[in-house]
Amino acid sequence: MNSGYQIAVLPGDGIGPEVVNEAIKVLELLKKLDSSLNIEFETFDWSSEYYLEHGHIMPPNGLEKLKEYDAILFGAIGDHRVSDEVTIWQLIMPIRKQLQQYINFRPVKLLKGVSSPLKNGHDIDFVIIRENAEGEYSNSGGRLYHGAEEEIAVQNTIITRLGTAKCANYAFEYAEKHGKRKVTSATKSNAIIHSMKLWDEVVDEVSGNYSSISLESYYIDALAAYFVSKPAEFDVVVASNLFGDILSDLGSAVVGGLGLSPSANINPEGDFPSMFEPVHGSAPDIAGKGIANPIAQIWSAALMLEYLGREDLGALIVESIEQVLLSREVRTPDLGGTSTTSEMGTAICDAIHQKLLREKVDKL
Ligand code: GGG
Repeated sequence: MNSGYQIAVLPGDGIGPEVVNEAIKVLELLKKLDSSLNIEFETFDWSSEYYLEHGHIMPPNGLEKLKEYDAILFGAIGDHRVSDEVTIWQLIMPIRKQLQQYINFRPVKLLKGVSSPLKNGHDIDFVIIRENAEGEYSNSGGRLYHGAEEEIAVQNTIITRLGTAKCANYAFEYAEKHGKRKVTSATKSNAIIHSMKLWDEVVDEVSGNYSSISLESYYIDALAAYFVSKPAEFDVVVASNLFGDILSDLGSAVVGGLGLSPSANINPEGDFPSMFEPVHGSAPDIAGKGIANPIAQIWSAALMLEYLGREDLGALIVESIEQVLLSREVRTPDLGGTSTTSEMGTAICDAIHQKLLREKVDKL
């Protein structure tokens, strides 16, 4: 079926290495059980610890190195000993921006076996498509007169016609391909009258190319409220970088928490590798305790397999996660249980094993 995929693995900081171990455990099992999955991993120890030792968080040729791979599996980054200007602006942002991963894809789906904290939280199944390379997360700006009464900080938002059009196109294409009926755009053009007006105009123009899909546009404040009051009504939400980031944490919360939220940073053209990582960060409060929920990371690995053309294996992983959650025997503390990270990973592996065995028996 496939020719061989080379995967760069960046476990990062805190719980990153713990949850990445479980995702690799699942991928290694699939490789063993399915001879057509030819996948190899190379791990890079680029992290805050690496920075403290070497003075840089990745080697000067790090981005060039990553370009040699078919995909990147990323854990989490963030450490109180190292500034965000290093962990975010010298690792995550350069990867996302230089490898043109301009789409951040975040499913918001209530898995079987999980209860939403919302009274009306059933049938939640939508995706957030977040612009990932420009917008509010730009390093354009600066500060003047440090510490003085007259101190000034300027942070520029960069919204471009091309960047917005590519993001909106991706959202409508996704909707069309997956039989969805509407795209919801997050805006704030009543108050942010230059950049968000351009966003609105371009999203509206793009929507004209997709007659079977409707466009609705909400101010971000109202949309945040609707995520709580009518979460089942969304199909595809398209948002700028900051708005998409905030909405996806809210989305995570309504489907059971950050331990259950995967993401993909996608370069749709395939000119550069895409990167798959949980929405959550390094969670230093629980790092080293072996209790982090690995589901978001394992689901991110499933998104990676789908992206690489193995939708069958991606679906198998998600079904197996749901089977474990439905059985309620293995649950990490974030889901009200006492199981460890490794026990959760093993339970998902066992479920995959059983499913594949059953498939083989059914074929006899
Ligand atoms: N997997 C996403 C990630 O690591 N993001 C970086 C981040 O948000 N770091 C801050 C933190 O670890 O709390």
